[in-house]
Order: sequence, then C-alpha cells, then structure tokens
Amino acid sequence: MNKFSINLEQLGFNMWFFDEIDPTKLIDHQIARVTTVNKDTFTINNGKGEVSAEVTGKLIFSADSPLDYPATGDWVLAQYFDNDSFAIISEIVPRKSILKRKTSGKKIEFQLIATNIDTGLIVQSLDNNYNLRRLERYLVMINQSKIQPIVLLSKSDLLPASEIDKMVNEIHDLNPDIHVLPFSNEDNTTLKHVKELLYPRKTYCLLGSSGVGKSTLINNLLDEVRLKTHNVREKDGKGKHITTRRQLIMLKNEAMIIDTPGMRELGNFEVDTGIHNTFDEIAEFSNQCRYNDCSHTREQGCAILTALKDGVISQDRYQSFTKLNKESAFYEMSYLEKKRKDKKFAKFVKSVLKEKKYRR
Ligand SMILES: Nc1nc2c(ncn2[C@@H]2O[C@H](COP(=O)(O)OP(=O)(O)OP(=O)(O)O)[C@@H](O)[C@H]2O)c(=O)[nH]1
Ligand SMILES: [Mg+2]
Ligand SMILES: [Zn+2]
Repeated sequence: MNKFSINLEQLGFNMWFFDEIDPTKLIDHQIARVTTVNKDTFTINNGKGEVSAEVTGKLIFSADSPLDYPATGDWVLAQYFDNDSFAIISEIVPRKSILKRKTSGKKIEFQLIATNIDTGLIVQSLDNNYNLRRLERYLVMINQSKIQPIVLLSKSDLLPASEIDKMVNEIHDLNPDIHVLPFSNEDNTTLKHVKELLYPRKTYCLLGSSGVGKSTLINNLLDEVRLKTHNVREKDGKGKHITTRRQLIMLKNEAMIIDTPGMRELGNFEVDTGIHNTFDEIAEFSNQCRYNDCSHTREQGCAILTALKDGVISQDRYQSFTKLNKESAFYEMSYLEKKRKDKKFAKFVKSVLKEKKYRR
C-alpha cells in the first residue's frame, strides 16, 4: 500500500524522500513541492494544487547560507491555513540532487538553481551561442551534482545539416557518452524528438544563456504560450533576460521541467568531482603523480605534465583542465572560509536570542 498520495508521486515524490521524513511531523504538516521561488514567497504544490507560501522565522534564523532556503524542486513540510489557501514552510526535506552556482560579483556567494533534478538539459543555440568551453563548464556543474546531462542544440533551422553534424561530432569528441540533440522551435518533427526524451514523474532543468530558446521550447512542449519569451524582432538575447524566476512546469505526459533565467556567468566551486568526470582521460593520470596535492603545473613527478610532454594529452585540453582546476581551488577555499565565518555569526545571533528568551 502507498503511504502517500498518487498525486505526490505524479509530482516526483517517492520512497527515497519519504524515508527522510520524520513521520511524527506529518501529524500537522503536509508534504509539498516548491514549484516557484519568488522574491520573498514561494509557490508550493501538495498534489491538490498550488498555493502561496512563506517560510517560518525559525528556518530563516537557522539558515547559514542561501543553500538553506527552499529552491524550486524542493520537497518541503508545510502547515496549511485558511482552508488550505496559504501555507508556511517549516522544513526542507533532504535533497537528492542540487544544482548551484556562484553568483556574479566579487563576493563568493552561492545561489541554488534547482534541486531534486533527474536530468539537466543544457541548451546552446547553434547560431552564435554554441561554445565548447562553455559547454564544458555546464557539464562540470552537472556532473558534480550527480545529475544526468543532455545537450540540446537549438535553432537548428538556421544552419545547414552538415555544419550541425560537425558540431555534434565535436561534442562527442569531448564526451562520447553524452546525448546530443539538435532541434528547432520552428520544426515540429525535431520538437517531437525532444518530447520523446522526457519521461513521466522525472524532473528536468533547462540551463543555458539568455536568448537560446528555453522558454520557447517549454511553450512548444505545452502546446500553449504560457511563458514570456524574447521579442521576435530582437536579434539575440544579449543584455536582456526575459525569464526572471525559476519555475517548475508540469507537461501533459507528466514530465516536469524547470525554466531558469539565462546565465551570464558560471562560477566554479566544489567542482573537483565534476572536473574528474569531464576530464576523465586527464584525471586518470593524476593518480600517478608523486604528490597527493599536485597542482599539475610545475611539480617534479607530475604524471599529467609527463603525458602532456609525450603528447598523450593535448595542450588545449590541458589548458582548460588547469584553468578550471585553479578557479575551483580558489572558490572552494574562499567558500569554506566564508561559511565558517557565517556559522560563527549565526551562532552569535542564536545565543543572543536565547538569552533574550530567558530574561523575559
Ligand atoms: N530561428 C529560431 N529562433 C528561435 C528558436 N527558439 C527560440 N527562438 C527565438 O529566440 C528568442 C529567444 O527565445 P526565448 O525562449 O525567450 O529564450 P530564453 O532562453 O528563454 O531566454 P531567457 O529567458 O532570457 O533566459 C525568441 O525571439 C525566439 O523566438 C529556434 O529554434 N529557431
Ligand atoms: Mg526564458
Ligand atoms: Zn600532477
């Protein structure tokens, strides 16, 4: 027998999440999924419909970083009020996967893109957005999140098939196992192929620069115009983001897809494991380096440098490997430092609050 409603299962809920929940909490809380993150409020769905929700003060006070707030895709425990027309989120159910990025600017801050994603759909448009190095960065981000990547190359109507084939081959040279699908929002046959990739009860997240056609794709998958898209007359999406919030949308076949605003910058942090998946052939050598903390740039006995000298690794691949490696080491360090500081401050706030309570 099912312990939770079929409606929650349709939203992607399963035993993995259920096992993470303290059953006594369910006496006065409902399980719901965050479908939209607005500025200060959220929209959540408990399987019966969407309502507006806020978080408890306790959740705000115990939050150390933006990662401790609900994100689109999260399962939460919420109390419902006023005939189930409004809810308060008191807890986030542990996440199965997390997509996050460094925010723009000098400060090392992190932003959640979405959580509990099964497959990340990286979109690059074939006209002027296609870029292998950028693709590599997205793949690193997705790999370190333990999410399956698929590459969608949009606007295939703008290029001859022979050129598109060349680009697909280039991507397969980078990673032979990756699924690459060129498509056009103006061609129903190719749109059908995209639809066939999406399975019921799975959650997908669209990732890619502004203007590549992410929202147009969702509108096409829905067979209706629900999301605002760039004006047709605009040459490209540069400088203007049309999508501003992250929103989970249910398709007719019960697959779920999250639209995200285009990303200007993709930070690198905690990407070590991701790097190793994207640069498999290089990472393999690192096991043979003399030093455990080898930076693979100038050390004696570095197996990667030897492989480079022998021509086993190409100069090009080596360069992008070390670049990502360096950035990741830097961000990770500052992130941990920052987190430590934040923790101290949070502890201080908590102790002050506690004292206040006792004095009353
Ligand atoms: N030729 C062609 N144009 C397309 C295609 N897909 C989208 N476009 C156009 O590209 C522009 C951008 O599309 P959007 O769907 O708004 O792009 P987006 O990725 O959602 O952009 P942000 O919301 O800013 O991140 C629009 O003018 C679309 O009409 C396509 O397959 N072929
Ligand atoms: Mg959009
Ligand atoms: Zn080395």
